[in-house]
Amino acid sequence: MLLEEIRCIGCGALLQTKDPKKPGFIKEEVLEKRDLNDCLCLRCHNIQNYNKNAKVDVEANEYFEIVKNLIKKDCLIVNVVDVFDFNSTFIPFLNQYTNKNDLLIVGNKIDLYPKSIKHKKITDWMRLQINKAGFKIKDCILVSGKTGYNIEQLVRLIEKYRNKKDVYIVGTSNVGKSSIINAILRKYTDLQRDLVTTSVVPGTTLNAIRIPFFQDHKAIIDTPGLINPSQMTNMLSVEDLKYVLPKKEIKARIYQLDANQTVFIGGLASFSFVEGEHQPFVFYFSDQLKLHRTKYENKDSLYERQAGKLLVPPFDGKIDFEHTSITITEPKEIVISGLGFIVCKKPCKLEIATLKKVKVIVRDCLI
Ligand SMILES: Nc1nc2c(ncn2[C@@H]2O[C@H](COP(=O)(O)OP(=O)(O)OP(=O)(O)O)[C@@H](O)[C@H]2O)c(=O)[nH]1
Ligand SMILES: [Mg+2]
Repeated sequence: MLLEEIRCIGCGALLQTKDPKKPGFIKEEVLEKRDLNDCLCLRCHNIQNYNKNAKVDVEANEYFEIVKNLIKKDCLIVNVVDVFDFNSTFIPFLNQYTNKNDLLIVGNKIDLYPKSIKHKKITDWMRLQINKAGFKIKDCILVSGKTGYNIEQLVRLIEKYRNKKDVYIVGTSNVGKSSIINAILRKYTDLQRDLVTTSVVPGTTLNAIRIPFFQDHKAIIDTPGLINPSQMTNMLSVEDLKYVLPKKEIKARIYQLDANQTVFIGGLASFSFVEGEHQPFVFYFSDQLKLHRTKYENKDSLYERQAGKLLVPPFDGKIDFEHTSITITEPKEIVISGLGFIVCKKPCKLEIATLKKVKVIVRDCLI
């Protein structure tokens, strides 16, 4: 086999021994010792063994072209979204490229939602958004690639709809496509370790990885994540991401607020209660993100003094905040895409400030 044809089993990049800075680099002496069907590039080796994450410069268009060409083929498409960041990980335009292939939608990371929440409420809400975007789907399921929750049900759905075809796992970067594949392999094979590389940094999978899985020799294929510029994870450093991305079930943090009070969410957003009667607001964010309460009139001076110190992440530099004014007349959840959400029960006027590209959404209460 020529080296130009061997791909890293962790990320799908073509292996090369010339340039350590480019994808797929492997030292010649390592390559000589390895089984060619089970080779990891240096980057995957470092992520898998030492948890050393490095951001690679990802070419959004290049990834999109790869995925677009893959899902044109006769296949079942499994589109993974992050249930904790649905609005920036669900990609309405994908609908144009499915070439009439059957489609399943998988909401991953359900382990992050409080156990008390009814899953049907989440799937009903997801189905509504999916229908609005004009998608015709075969089914929609919630799973956790991390805990293995509902993975067997997912495989049953895949078997039901794949009609002896290959199965492409696609979606935005960092939604957990590779983690789901590892969870499937853990349940259905005797593989002792994770096969494909996963990491907290978006852009981990660099090209298609074909894993023969079904008895008819058809495969599950991992694909590189599509890059959505308005996804919070694409705007932050590796260090910041460790604070922003929740690792376990998010816990409610209740703040009893009076009008003219502001709560900073790390240094990435602020929630100001502008008008309304004294009331509780429930914050759902990664517990690594510290919340700081202040008076509305003091918020700008606090930010000037404490950005990058008390108000972190981000750890480097200040943010150019964009403000959104919201009036609530009935119970709603305010979602700051990719960061978390706040439950508001009573009528009030609010002002949310966060990074310019990040979407702020008002939705009916899921909790
Ligand atoms: N809490 C939680 N975290 C998850 C879950 N699945 C994946 N993650 C985490 O999400 C991050 C991204 O996971 P990956 O599997 O690398 O995501 P991906 O979609 O393959 O990412 P790209 O290859 O960059 O497109 C990692 O830090 C995972 O540990 C899940 O079900 N629950
Ligand atoms: Mg991946």
